[in-house]
Amino acid sequence: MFCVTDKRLTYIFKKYNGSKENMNRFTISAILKSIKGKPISSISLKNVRCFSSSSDKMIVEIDSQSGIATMYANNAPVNSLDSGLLTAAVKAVKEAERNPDVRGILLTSKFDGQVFCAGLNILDMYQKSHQHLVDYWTMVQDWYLAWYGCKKPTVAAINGHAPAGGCAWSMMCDYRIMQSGAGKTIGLNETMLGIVAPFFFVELIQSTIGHRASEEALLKGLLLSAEDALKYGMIDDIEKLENLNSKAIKELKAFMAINLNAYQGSKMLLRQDVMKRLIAVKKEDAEFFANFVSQPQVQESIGNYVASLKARKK
Ligand code: CO8
Repeated sequence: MFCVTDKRLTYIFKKYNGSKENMNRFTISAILKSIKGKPISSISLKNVRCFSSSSDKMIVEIDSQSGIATMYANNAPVNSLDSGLLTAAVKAVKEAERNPDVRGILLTSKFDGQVFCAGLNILDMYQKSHQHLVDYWTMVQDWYLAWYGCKKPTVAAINGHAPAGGCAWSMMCDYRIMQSGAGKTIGLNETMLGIVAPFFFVELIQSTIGHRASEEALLKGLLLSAEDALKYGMIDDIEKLENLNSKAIKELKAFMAINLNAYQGSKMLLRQDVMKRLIAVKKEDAEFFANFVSQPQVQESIGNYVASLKARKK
């Protein structure tokens, strides 16, 4: 609950048709910071970076001047894609599509220099009921469809590790740039967990790095350094952490400069086949996932993997 008593905020809510309910603490603190000490008459939202958020798990910062919405995945400790982050990620991208002030999306992580996204939440696949697995997978499908089919340009600034679903998320974007020289890794490592990546992840990697390279990367479950990922074509560029966002924004602006109808039409031609394929088999695909993951030997592999993650800490 926020107790907003600042008169200048009330003025902004009125003037910009905002409502306190639609603004979270990031929005409010950002606006307060930017107008600190200023009289009402001098307040202009032109230079205010407005924050809005589907939930605190996906922080969205909109720069109304540039038209760029920077989206920070914020699900501590490692941005594992649990139901909360998946839902927030879908909501954020759909809101950005509807928002005429947004012309491009920068996807990055709040855990700068540590983890971009640790992939799907392994615990949602371990010792869960059939219905839980079906529901979880439906959220994964919706997340993929929303991001891969996003009607506005998307660039991923990969500022930390990006295994499995984290790598897939970046490949759903139009362009990827990753933190260099820091030993962070990226790749579809599903086979290392004893599981099989879904067909729409496989298609993502194939369309990003080609069939032959995908065979090696996927079958071996390779986690590549940024430098090696660049050689594979898994990412488009690398950059030091301090310059990562500015370089990503430069690339994003190049996509934003394209006529939106031309952009959307071309993107759909490139991507719609696999999305339509998924939409046609959504239920069967969720059932397949639930049945596959429930197999005792798969549960055992996932259990061992979870234990190995915990053991690394000791
Ligand atoms: N899901 C759930 N919890 C996780 C995950 C995850 N993906 N990754 C890490 N955690 C947990 C750890 O267990 C640990 O928990 P705790 O604090 O309780 O011990 C906590 O997060 C912090 O993890 P670390 O200490 O390992 O954090 P580090 O900063 O040292 O390392 C890494 C970060 C590199 C991201 C590391 O955590 C890691 O390698 N994680 C595993 C990543 C991974 O392999 N993800 C694969 C997920 S599967 C997927 O995305 C696609 C599945 C497709 C299924 C298809 C089936 C048909």
